[in-house]
Amino acid sequence: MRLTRYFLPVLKENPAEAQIVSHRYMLRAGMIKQQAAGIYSWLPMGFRVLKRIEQIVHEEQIRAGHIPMLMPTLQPADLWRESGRYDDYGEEMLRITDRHKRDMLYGPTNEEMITDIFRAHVNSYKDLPLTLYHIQWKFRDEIRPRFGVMRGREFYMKDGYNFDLTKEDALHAYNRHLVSYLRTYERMGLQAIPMRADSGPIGGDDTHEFLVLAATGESEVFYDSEITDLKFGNREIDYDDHAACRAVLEEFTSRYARTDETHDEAVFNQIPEARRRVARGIEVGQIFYFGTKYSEPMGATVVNDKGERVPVHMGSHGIGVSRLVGAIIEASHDEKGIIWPEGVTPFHCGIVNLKQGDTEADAACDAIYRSLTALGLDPLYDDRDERAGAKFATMDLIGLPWRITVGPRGLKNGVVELTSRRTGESEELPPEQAIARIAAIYGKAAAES
Ligand code: P5A
Repeated sequence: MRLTRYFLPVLKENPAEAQIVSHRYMLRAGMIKQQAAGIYSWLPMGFRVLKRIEQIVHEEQIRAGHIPMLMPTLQPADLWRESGRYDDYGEEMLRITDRHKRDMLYGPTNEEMITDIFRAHVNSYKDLPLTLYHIQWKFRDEIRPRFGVMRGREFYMKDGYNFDLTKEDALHAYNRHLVSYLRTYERMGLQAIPMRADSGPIGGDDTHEFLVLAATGESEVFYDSEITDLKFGNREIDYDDHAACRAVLEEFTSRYARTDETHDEAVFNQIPEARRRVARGIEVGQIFYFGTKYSEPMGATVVNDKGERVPVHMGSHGIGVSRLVGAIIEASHDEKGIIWPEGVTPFHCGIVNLKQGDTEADAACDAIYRSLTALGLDPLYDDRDERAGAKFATMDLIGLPWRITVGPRGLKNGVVELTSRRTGESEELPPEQAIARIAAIYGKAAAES
């Protein structure tokens, strides 16, 4: 993409309404625009990041054997009357009446609707296990929407639902989700720690929240510092292997890590003092096992191998896709702007032309742009007629992990400059080598020779 043809409404000033760094940078980098309290348009730059996060979530869900689908945002109230949650959910539910005076709502979550789909089409234990998920907009009329996309009213969530014959199978689905979530967050450059939490309006006794440690996080958390040494890494896991998934759950949940809702000071104090941590975190996901809470009242049953009709065991599992955009920025930025991890960056690399209009510099930038594009990469070429300082400031603010700087002086010596946004380190090298380096970073070609 050439910047002169793009839509990147960068703000020079710090927006007064933004209290935390991610909100400030998302507004300044032209990623979002507020349309009403807690409701945002995703401008092209923000939309790109949202889609990259969504793509990683899809890939990891599919890898775990979960099946994508799509349910609507609007739901009939009657489904929620069946589960008993229509009255319980309270003011956070946005209730709507259609022209026929039917009660509708903008879905805050989809346990009822998926249970309705299941009961309409599944009859036998032979069709289990089954996990369906979608990534769809949700609405919760939060009393205090704040921090930009972190606590929105309209927000984008991946929500998955497992259906199993037995509690044991449903707990395997829970463990499988935990493993897939660890992989998902690590691919986004995040450490998200599973912590024992409270189940709130979703229900059930087994639940973990995934928290990214950040001073601006809304949740207070208590944990054993040893937990931060754990990495999932690129281990291969067989998602059908119950013991292997359980082992990962045990590894990642055996140390003390709880949100304030479940914190137990007496148990916490048994950890050696030097390892006790009290901090804040951003909740980027939550998994639940709630047994037959929805299947029983809504009649979601299957016939088991003895011919008996039994309610299925269920759980639900959420990832805050739009919140993650903010969470990643909270975890990865400096005083100049965002620093995108390679896994989610909106463009793979920036190209800065120091002397727009100079025949050689223009030609070199065009050639680099074409080569990167031919490799399947998305560069952002700053081809504006602007001072170098302004171009660098924009690149630093929008946070692309790599920048290739091209100027007449370097070209005379046959080199361009390759700069890492994270370390600030620059290296002069011939354009082909800079391209090969970027390609290798993104796994697009054989490593540089
Ligand atoms: C699990 C999936 C559920 O709703 N039902 C379906 C279960 N869980 S949850 O914890 O309430 O939400 C899942 C994740 O969504 C994000 N989230 C939000 N993001 C932005 N703004 C909000 N107002 C908001 N509320 C929830 C969180 O990341 C949460 O973990």
